[in-house]
Amino acid sequence: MSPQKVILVTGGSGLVGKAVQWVIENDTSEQFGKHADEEWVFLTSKDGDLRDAAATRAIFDKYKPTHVLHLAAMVGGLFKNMKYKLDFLRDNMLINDNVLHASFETNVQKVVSCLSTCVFPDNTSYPIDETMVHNGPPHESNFGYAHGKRMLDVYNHAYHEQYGRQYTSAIPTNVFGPYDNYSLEDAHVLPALTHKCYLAKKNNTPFVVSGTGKPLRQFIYSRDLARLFIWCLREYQEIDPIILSVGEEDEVSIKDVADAIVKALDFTGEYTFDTSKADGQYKKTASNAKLRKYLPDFKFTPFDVAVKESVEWFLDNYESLRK
Ligand code: NAP
Ligand code: GFB
Repeated sequence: MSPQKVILVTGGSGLVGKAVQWVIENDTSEQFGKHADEEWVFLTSKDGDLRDAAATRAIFDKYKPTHVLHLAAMVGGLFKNMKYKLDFLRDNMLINDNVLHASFETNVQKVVSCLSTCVFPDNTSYPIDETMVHNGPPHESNFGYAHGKRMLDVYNHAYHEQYGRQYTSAIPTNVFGPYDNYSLEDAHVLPALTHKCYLAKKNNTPFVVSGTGKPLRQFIYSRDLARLFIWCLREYQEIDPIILSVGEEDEVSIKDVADAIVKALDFTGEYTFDTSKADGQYKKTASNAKLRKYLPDFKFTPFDVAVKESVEWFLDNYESLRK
């Protein structure tokens, strides 16, 4: 059968985009694997800078997508977010405006965009749910990124209410997996600590974890998240967002993360906490009750198994990976 759907994945070279590509190419199930009527196109920034409206429109004219999975964004961990608040706000506003407007102008049938649980208000009740996105200011450490991302939900409702378009969004918690960014300064905690622990073991130096180790996070393995995004693109019909997360009971501390990495890398030295460094938001515990209503049987990869697979990928690809 020749493809009737062309699915354009922005950010196709990133952590999440590569995981979507992996699932599409490797999962043989009807639910998550590739369908015969689908053609998947994975974009990188080399295909065009999505901050540029003309470059974005040229990509849409070239591939003529019927569906868009919009993952591209300026992304980074706590310390990068603290340093570049304006860039996070502006770049993400430009990328999102261009991708949604090119989708509108070229009559894309459905767009699923990506938010993040750090967009929710800092001062909130727990667990956080999908109705709370705009209920108050986000944590100050990432207000640029958070406001840029929140506007995706505003755009989705405006395109729907004025023009009936089916643009929606999903809200993942902290993600990790193969093809992550392992920058020591700018990465998220799990890849940054993997790289730091690897260097500590190699150079026989201390493994230093930033902050107190006490903050809590829900982590989702990129390949689990990829399956959920594929489901959203095919099945999810609401304009309102859906949280893509493991359960509240699977929340772990940053110390738990460091312990899992120490175990996966078989690091036997001492490690310490540099409490002069920021902790960021204490927690952002999210409910996956809405997701569970749609997919009660979805199985998440256990955290330790996913960390082990990710660390093995890191070791196998050390020379070429982003760092
Ligand atoms: P990533 O690994 O840094 O990948 C970012 C992707 O966006 C890359 O493919 C990059 O292309 C592309 N990109 C960035 N700026 C671009 C531009 N100006 N023009 C065109 N493409 C551009 O990030 P990720 O972790 O996969 O993030 C994917 C999505 O998940 C994002 O929307 C992010 O906000 C969201 N998210 C991530 C996390 C997390 O913990 N990682 C948590 C919640 C939500 P190049 O590779 O060519 O540079
Ligand atoms: O992954 P991370 O940067 O994201 O984790 P957030 C930050 C937590 O890990 C803080 C501790 O408690 C840090 O003190 N941590 C310990 C480290 N060592 C390190 C390290 O070497 N690198 C990093 N990065 N953290 C980000 C947001 O928040 O989450 C973004 O700022 C984004 O906007 C992302 O949405 C998902 O969960 O704190």
